[in-house]
Amino acid sequence: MAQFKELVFSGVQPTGNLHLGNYLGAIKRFVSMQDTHDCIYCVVDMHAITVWQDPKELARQIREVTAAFLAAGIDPKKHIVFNQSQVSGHAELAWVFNCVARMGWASRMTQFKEKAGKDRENASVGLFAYPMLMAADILLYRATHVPVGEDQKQHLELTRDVAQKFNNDFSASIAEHGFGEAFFPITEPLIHGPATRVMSLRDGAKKMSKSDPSDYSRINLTDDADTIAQKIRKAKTDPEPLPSEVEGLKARPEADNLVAIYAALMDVTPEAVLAEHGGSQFSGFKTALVDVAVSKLAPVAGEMRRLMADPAHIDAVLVDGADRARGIATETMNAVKDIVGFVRAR
Ligand code: AQP
Repeated sequence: MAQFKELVFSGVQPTGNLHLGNYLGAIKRFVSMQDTHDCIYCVVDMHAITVWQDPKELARQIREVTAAFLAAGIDPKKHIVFNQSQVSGHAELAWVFNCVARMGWASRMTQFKEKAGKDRENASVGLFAYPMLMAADILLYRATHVPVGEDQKQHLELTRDVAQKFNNDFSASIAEHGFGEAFFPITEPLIHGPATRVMSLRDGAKKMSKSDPSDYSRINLTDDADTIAQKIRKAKTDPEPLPSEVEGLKARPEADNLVAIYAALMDVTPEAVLAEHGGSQFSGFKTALVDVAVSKLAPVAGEMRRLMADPAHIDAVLVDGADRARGIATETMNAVKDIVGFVRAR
């Protein structure tokens, strides 16, 4: 397989209620990849409109996700931060991939099934085509590594399938245009760490989610210290004390979730958390968790509020990032057009 320069790409939808799951499963990990890789982090606003978004709210939410990226520590000068709709290559490449991917592949996507629910006839065509747009987001930059939460695993498998099929279908043309054996890399998903699937604080069997009607199910990145404390104190648990070994968390999803959150916030393993807190009652452990959560999240929330007070600055960051992203995207799209056989100006 051809060698590709290592590049990290990932995105977050501006669909409101950014929560601890988005932070631990994605944004915090984006930050940690900056020292070792070139990174492109995208606010995927075109994905957001696959379900209805109020236009005024959408603009605010795009800025809020950008503020979260910056407040968490992403450096938009060293890396690229932008919103998807400013780079038309995402939509163009998605169309090519709509023609490469098969109906059967898209029909198997569990996220579509869950989000469309029973009223599938009424779901947008965009919701069905979502995974091909996601493949385009990643492959437009020929990204090799994608840090995401567990829920995106199936979409990343489809991205790999799309890349593989494009490379196979067009292999002769790819070689003819001087790109060797493969034009797109087979992207590696990075789904690591203790918090790849943060669960609802009300139900250890449900993913923490932006759209859960109960605000007590999640910790929002904009929550203040009192709200964080209240939500953790009210989090569902069971009557047993914490076990001393991770084995003991197996049939206890709520306990498992709180230990994973503590571990991810502190950058330690669940084993290390249990070595310290094994045998504790939840009341004591929750007090320790409140301290950790507030000390780690309050500065992010504060910085987000400061950044949100200056939307012109956020917009300038996004325009600058989009300009740089467009440079890479245009090169990829010119090559894709040549490979597919489209005629273009030279
Ligand atoms: N609960 C979670 N635990 C760990 N990671 C999570 N992610 C989302 N939820 C969790 C990761 O966050 C990144 C951005 O997600 P997104 O905004 O693109 O999409 P999402 O998965 O739709 O977010 P929600 O909160 O789950 O929204 P709804 O309520 O609409 O279903 C991704 O890397 C994702 O894996």
